[in-house]
Amino acid sequence: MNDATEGPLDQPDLSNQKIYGSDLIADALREQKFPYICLNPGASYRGLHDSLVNYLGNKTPEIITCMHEEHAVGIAQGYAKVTDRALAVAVHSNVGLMHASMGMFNAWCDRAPMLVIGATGPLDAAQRRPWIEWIHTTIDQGGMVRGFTKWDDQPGSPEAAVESIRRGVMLANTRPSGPVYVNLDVSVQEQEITTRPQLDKFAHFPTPDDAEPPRAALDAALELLKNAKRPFIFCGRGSRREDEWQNRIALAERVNARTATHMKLAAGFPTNHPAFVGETGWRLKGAVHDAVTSADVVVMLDWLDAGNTLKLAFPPGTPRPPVIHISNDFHLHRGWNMDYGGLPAVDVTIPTVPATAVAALLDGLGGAPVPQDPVTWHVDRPAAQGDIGLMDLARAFYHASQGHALCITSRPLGWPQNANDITHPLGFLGHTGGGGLGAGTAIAVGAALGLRELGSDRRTVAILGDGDYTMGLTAIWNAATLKLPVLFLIANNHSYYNDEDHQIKVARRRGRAEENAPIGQRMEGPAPDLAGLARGLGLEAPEPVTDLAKLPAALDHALERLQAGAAIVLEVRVRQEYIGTPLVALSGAF
Ligand SMILES: Cc1ncc(C[n+]2csc(CCOP(=O)(O)OP(=O)(O)O)c2C)c(N)n1
Ligand SMILES: [Mg+2]
Repeated sequence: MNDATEGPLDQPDLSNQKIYGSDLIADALREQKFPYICLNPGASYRGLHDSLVNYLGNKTPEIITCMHEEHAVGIAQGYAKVTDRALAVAVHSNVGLMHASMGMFNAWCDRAPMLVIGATGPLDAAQRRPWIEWIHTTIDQGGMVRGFTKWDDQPGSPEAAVESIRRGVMLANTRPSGPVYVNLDVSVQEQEITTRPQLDKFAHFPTPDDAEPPRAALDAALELLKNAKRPFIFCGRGSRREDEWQNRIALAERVNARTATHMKLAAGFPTNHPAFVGETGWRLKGAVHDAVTSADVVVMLDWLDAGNTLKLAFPPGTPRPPVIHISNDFHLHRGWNMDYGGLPAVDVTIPTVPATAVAALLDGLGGAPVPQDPVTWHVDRPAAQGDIGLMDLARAFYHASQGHALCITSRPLGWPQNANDITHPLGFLGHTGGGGLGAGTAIAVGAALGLRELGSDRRTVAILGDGDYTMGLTAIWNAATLKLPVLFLIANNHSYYNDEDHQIKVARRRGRAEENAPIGQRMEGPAPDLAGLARGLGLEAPEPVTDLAKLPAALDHALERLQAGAAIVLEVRVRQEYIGTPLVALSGAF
């Protein structure tokens, strides 16, 4: 529905009944066509909750009841990672927002759009119920999340709330995307409406299209690329659209570039393309380092922390090739957190998203790309039996996943680079964004929900550490409530091993006892029963895998169940280590 004055769809005729502020607000959610609203309930928005259920009939949006506000936000983040679109979330006054805030920070760093609706007791003290509504009332609640939201508001009337939701969703979805927060005063929700206000048609508030590149910058970039012999493309952030993906491939083929992707960002280039040199984190090593430093032009497609990447590859004062920087991320750079990274030293800036810039570059270059045949990596199978290392799990998963169209929503910190075939924009969704532990479960649920909305058969796999899994545990319940196919593959080392590894390094540097590194890091005594916890939340969970010999069959079984539609947890006990040889040695030679 494109007209907020049309009233609700598919629900009983309430025309002779009273309506309330929250009914208008519910209409504003429906016109956005949000299929779902993820929430944990609270009295501060009991008015809106009633409108969602009894006025809209719990449809468009339908409520997803979550066990924690952080999960509600995480589901919206996963959904946005797949669909590039905001989903709605509702959180209780202040305490709910406090719980939601880490997830909102993750979404902010991940440039994931979402509309978070919050609530407050009446700002007008004369209307507050004693005690509870005084606790619910916080001056400037949005201030709590303002450093990591694109915008926030606290509208003073139902009509203003409609405008606020329209503005908020438009801002959230406009790239660079991010979360927005709209805080609803109880009095605004609960006031009776005597006359429905006239509103402008919804169609007049579209999300703006991504900007086209400015002519002069585009011409300068084309000039560099036409003369380049060894260009290198850092394939950073982009949409999940297949046409954008194909254009990136065409650009690399057209200019005979080499490419890399970022292990913390969603799929940016097919890993089986001959132009692909490898996945990288912030440290450039091996073939990727060699290909970058021998390039004669560098193109950065909205790369994560482009400034520090360039500085590491070409320290200030050393010779470097011209850099074409394509990003509009600077629109989001704020003072609260430094997630924007270093200031990149560049030669040409194209201040828009890669999608429009790459398409324009292809147009300007003319000529046809030279398609190249996919390459097949050789990954050894893991040794036959015994206890299991993370590298063994990565190898075994690589082999088990062949032939399955998967959407890998996360990988634990120690997961090796280049350990997965990623041949589709939905093949891998990157990292949590802000590094907030506990998000992996909810993001997977949201991703599976997004895939279902898109009508995709691609199946969701979240590869999680036991720390991430246990912190976000109850979010897996939503995979069961929503009947979503998700495989949570847990690399259980009974430890927050990332930090154990840090303690080992600190002890070595300080000449202190390395053997004390596990203190304060282990989940033992008793070790939580990860599979049992999953069963308790309504998921399938086979017995944990402890022997490498049994791992391939366990993975095959889990993937079969996933294909059949199951929500399943497979716990694999792994050694407390991050070491191992790379899975593949990719050739980066020109
Ligand atoms: C909310 C939050 N708390 C603490 C941390 C610090 N931290 C980063 S990784 C990590 C350990 C993760 O453990 P697990 O998921 O089991 O993976 P492992 O390191 O064992 O591979 C911790 C505690 C964090 N990133 N976020
Ligand atoms: Mg662990």
